[in-house]
Amino acid sequence: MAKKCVLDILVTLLLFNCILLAVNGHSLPPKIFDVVKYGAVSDGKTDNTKAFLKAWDEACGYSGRSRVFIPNGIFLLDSVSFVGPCSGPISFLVKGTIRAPTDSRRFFTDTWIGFRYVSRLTVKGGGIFDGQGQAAWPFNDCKTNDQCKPLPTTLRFDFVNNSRVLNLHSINSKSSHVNIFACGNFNITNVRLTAPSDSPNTDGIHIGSSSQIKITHVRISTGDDCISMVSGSQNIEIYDVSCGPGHGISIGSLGRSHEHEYVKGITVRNCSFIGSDNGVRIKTWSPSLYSEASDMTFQDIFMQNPKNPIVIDQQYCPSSHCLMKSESRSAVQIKDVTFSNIWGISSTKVALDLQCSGTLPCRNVKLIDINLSYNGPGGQAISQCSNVIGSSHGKLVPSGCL
Ligand SMILES: *[C@@H]1O[C@H](CO)[C@@H](O)[C@H](O)[C@H]1NC(C)=O
Ligand SMILES: *[C@@H]1O[C@H](CO)[C@@H](O)[C@H](O)[C@H]1NC(C)=O
Ligand SMILES: *[C@@H]1O[C@H](CO)[C@@H](O)[C@H](O)[C@H]1NC(C)=O
Ligand SMILES: CC(=O)N[C@H]1CO[C@H](CO)[C@@H](O)[C@@H]1O
Repeated sequence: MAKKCVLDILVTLLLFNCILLAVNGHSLPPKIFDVVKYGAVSDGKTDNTKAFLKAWDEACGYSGRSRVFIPNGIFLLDSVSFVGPCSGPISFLVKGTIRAPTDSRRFFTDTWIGFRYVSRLTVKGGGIFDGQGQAAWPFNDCKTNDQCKPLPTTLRFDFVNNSRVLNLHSINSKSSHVNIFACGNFNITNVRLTAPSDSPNTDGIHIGSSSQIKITHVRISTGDDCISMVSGSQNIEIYDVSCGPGHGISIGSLGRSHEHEYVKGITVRNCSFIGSDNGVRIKTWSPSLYSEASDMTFQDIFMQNPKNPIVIDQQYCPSSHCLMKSESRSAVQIKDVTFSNIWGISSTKVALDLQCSGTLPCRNVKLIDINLSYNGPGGQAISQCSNVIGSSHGKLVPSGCL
């Protein structure tokens, strides 16, 4: 009798624990904060900033799992930042289209939609972020004006950890589509980023001061770099990304600021470049201060007609203020770089172009199984290298570099 009683108590305790687990854990559905309930109107004309912020604030303050819900329809949204920290995991679920303003008085800010100081954030839902860039691109004068005013980045993540972005489409961003700064453990997957090839500074994903960033299954067609990684980018994995049109996947430019800059632990794998300007590129300013880019692997990459499939450019200096381009004086050390299993067609004769620094040559550069051809006038594809220390393995076409 006593034994059964003890057993009963144990079973009851166990059940009670299970209920507690369910309450605290992930098995309960999230609490929904529908922007329409907070006054948002999906007519494409009403500014919904206040309603979105109200929904965010309440969701963010909720201690369990919360979901800001944007249903089908077109929601006009002005420049806004969603700020944490939040009390629990939070998702931002977009079913419909969020549309940016076209009023030029609203353009000159660096963020359209920002998420800041948040952990355990998920942005998803299959919806669209429409940056309405067509209205803003004519105002971009950065090619001729060093002090050009910023145009808004569509999605900006600052100090966001343990978070992910998935199943979304960003179109016609005014400036970059996605900017990642000071983030950690952040995954972007199944995302499409689209803007015309001649849209100015519409980078796909720009990363700085962040680590453990994973970008997978992403299609990027845009007017600037598909992905760019600048100082402080560390442990970045890029897998199954297609780029084109666009300026390629770039590391740098490094060495312009007055601090020691570094980039390390970059893997770019199973990617294709289709009609892009560049394929994979590392660029550093010249002249520059001491900085370092190391431990980078570019592997299993298909090139379909990029102009410059494989590039290291240590004389990067697009503006007219630069010194003569004769010899690179870049003090950025590039080392431990592997280019492996890269094949396809280059749309210019120089398929492999490694121009390292005259003061700090590139070290431990490995070329493995490269097969790039050129079908235009002037003969076969060639490679061009200077100040590169490294080795080659497997079959190399064009050969002759290392
Ligand atoms: C993100 O991680 C960094 C470093 O691990 C930490 O300093 C920061 O407080 C975290 N931010 C949030 C919003 O959790
Ligand atoms: C990102 O992906 C990696 C590997 O798939 C996984 O271990 C990690 O938990 C993911 N992070 C987030 C925040 O989803
Ligand atoms: C390089 O690719 C071409 C097709 O683009 C192919 O015909 C050739 O056999 C390949 N060469 C090597 C060494 O793999
Ligand atoms: C972007 C890219 O080239 N992705 C390829 C990754 O590998 C799989 C399997 O080989 C291909 O189907 C993808 O096209």
